[in-house]
Amino acid sequence: MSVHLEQEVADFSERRLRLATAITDYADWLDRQHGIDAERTLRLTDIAAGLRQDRLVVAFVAEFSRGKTELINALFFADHGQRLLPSDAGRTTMCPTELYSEADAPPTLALLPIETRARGDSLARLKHMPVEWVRIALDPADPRQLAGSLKKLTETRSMPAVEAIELGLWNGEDETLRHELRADGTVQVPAWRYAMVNYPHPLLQAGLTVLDTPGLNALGAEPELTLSVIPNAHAVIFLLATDTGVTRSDLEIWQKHVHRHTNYHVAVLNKIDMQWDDLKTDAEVQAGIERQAEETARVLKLPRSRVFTVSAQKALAAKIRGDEPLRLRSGIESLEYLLAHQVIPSRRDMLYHAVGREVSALIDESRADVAMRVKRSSDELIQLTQLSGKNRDLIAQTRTALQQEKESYDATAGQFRLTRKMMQAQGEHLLSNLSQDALTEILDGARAAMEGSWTTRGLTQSIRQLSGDMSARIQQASQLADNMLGALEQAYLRFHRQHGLPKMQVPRLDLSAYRNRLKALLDETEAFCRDPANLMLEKRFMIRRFYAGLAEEARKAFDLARTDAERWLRIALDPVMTRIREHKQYLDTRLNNLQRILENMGTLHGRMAQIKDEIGALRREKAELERIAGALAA
Ligand SMILES: Nc1nc2c(ncn2[C@@H]2O[C@H](COP(=O)(O)OP(=O)(O)O)[C@@H](O)[C@H]2O)c(=O)[nH]1
Ligand SMILES: [Mg+2]
Repeated sequence: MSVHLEQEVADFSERRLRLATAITDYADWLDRQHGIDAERTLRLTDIAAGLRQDRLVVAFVAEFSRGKTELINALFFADHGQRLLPSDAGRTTMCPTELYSEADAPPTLALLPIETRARGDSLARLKHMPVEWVRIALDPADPRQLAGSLKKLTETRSMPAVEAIELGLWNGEDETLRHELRADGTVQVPAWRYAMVNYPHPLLQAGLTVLDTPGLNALGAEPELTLSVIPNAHAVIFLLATDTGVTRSDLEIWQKHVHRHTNYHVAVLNKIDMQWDDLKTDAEVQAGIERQAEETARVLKLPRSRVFTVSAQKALAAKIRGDEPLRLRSGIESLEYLLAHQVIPSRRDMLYHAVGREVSALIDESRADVAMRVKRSSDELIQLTQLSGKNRDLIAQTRTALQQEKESYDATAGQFRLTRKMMQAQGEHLLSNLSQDALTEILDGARAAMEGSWTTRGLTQSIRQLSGDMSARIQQASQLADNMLGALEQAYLRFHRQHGLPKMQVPRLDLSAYRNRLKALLDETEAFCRDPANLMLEKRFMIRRFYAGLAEEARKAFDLARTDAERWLRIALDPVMTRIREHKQYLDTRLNNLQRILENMGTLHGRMAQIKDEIGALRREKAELERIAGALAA
């Protein structure tokens, strides 16, 4: 394994954890401020937990036998001294395989039987149903046992052709597949639908997740892979082989699943060793490979710099044997360099950018908060200094002025109570648009539209309805939130202008991402239905599965929209309520203090000393806040 890669992943992981610690410190800091902002403390705890659990997902996508598994072995697992995942001739992995590391669970290979495809449950759901999975303990100290257990990934079983057709694993009408039918009416199908490998490899422990997929031909592909897993991967490595070039099915996978649907992708032209030829000069061989790389770039419509030429097999062998010239010749280094210096940094920047923006906005508010509290205390101190040695009348005057201010403030706060009542009612209305009940109703409606019509037409209609219903509700919720925001801003401005409270900024509730997601799902559905390969009626099981995948994705989008709206409602109202209450308390305390001073002029100096202590404590909090802000920016 290259030093770059291991180092970069380890650094990334370390910085990620440091950032999480700084955020947790900030949450503690906020908690100390009179327990103000419980909502924000929670949100920060969530962000920190998200950072600690964040995974960098790299997916390998291609037709069968292009060498994905071999490349994964070469990139990540060569230090085992042998092939970890089965990728030797004639023994390729048959199911999508997720490699990750979870410290809390023992190293395990978990396999989901292929029969589960007959059910309507999505993969995401099945992942939460442990009974459905076959588990095999892995022993990291024993490479033989390990490789032996992982051989299970290549298992196939025979299945009656009728069943295989229903599960979308075989198509009798496809001439190229017909020879697979045996005399007894069975065909060979993959034994497993999905595999999860929890393995304590340093790169995986540092937060890398590798996804190995078998061919993504229309038949047999898992909808969730194409609808969410692959598009959400941080990098997709698409493989081709020099001996086959860009075939029609390669191109189809590229266009349908990689090119437009993933953020970061590169193409790898594998098996360059097949072009190595002792009868040609190195320069000739090199020129031949270069020509093929250029041609590949042209066909895939990619810049040439995004096409890598490697020999996964030679890279693996070279690393195992410590053959440096062969390793260099295999071209693997440029791919490692890409992962280490582009994929990982771009993920890191994205993550930090998102987190940084949200947290630094909160820190700015905290700064303003501390500044205001320092100002209040020093105002009071100045006033008391001025009163010291003066007569009672002056103090009484000051108290009267303060009393008036408090009355005016109480009036504003009273008005605000009405605003708040109205907001609460509107908030409930807003949430009812996005409630679980609303969701169930929409999903039931869409499902009813599908019943008895498990055809591509039924599917399009149903998804159109589902996406339309959800979008309408999300739109309605956004509209209500905008109205509320307008009213709130007015109210906050009054507190700011008339009573000197800090300006309170409430962000807009932006749900457009979820509407876009629904639109994208609809586009996917329409593309799926237009695809001639999916037009046949006997594909109803495939449609059923595709539908389950879509419904699951739509449900996720809707749930997230609801969570965002709930959080927005709390952020819009709660912190402000706390500040309004706090200001009232502050006025009360000041009035009481003046009253006490009026009753006994001797307490004035005691109060002044107390305020000085308060200011000192605030300064220390401010310094701690700046330390945290510094750690976040580092
Ligand atoms: N000559 C050669 N064969 C390779 C190379 N990479 C993989 N293979 C072979 O190609 C076949 C398929 O590889 P595998 O990794 O299982 O492909 P996958 O289906 O894409 O995962 C296996 O027999 C590998 O040994 C390579 O760089 N050169
Ligand atoms: Mg494979």
